[in-house]
Amino acid sequence: RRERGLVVFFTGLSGSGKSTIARGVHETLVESGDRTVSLFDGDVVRQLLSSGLGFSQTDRSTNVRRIGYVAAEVGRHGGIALACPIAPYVADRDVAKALADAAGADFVLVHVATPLEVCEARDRKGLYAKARAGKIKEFTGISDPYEEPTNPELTIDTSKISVDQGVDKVMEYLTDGGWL
Ligand code: GGZ
Repeated sequence: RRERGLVVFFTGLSGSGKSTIARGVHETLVESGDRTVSLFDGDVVRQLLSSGLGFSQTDRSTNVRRIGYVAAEVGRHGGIALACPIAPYVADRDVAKALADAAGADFVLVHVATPLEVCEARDRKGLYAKARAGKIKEFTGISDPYEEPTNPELTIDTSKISVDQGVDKVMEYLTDGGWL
């Protein structure tokens, strides 16, 4: 019996909490042990899969499409792939979905919609301050675009609910949808 492959794509601004939520979902899935699961986390992806790429529109597209491709391959073989790039462009998110479709995998888009003001106020890594000071160019939300998803399967705002509640929301969605 082959399980339904699934790609869960978390999109949102830097500091929105998408990576933290994706890690929580990953941990929960690993602990339950019912499904094979791969997490494509930002830092690792940019070090290994997308090393050498920067943050121009072309490089971001390449990055997001590469992630979409490997995630779809995981889905092809019945696994669950979790990915959490900013993925600021709708066209690239659409490609990721199309790649999942072509691989026979389901695709769930999770918009981690924490407002810019909140992400910037948190500024966990000091990147927003650097972006405002012009020390980082083309920073998403400050000096580079983020195209809001219009029809995500799920929206999570970590200024309104906790990370744990966000994880629960995703787990519930996957359970209700019959993936778990
Ligand atoms: C946005 C940047 C930038 C610029 C470095 N713009 O909070 P972080 O630090 O850890 O997550 C951000 C990460 C974004 O990489 P992604 O691969 O997710 O982006 S994309 O999907 O657009 O390809 C941030 C850091 O890299 N970072 N410079 N200019 N984020």
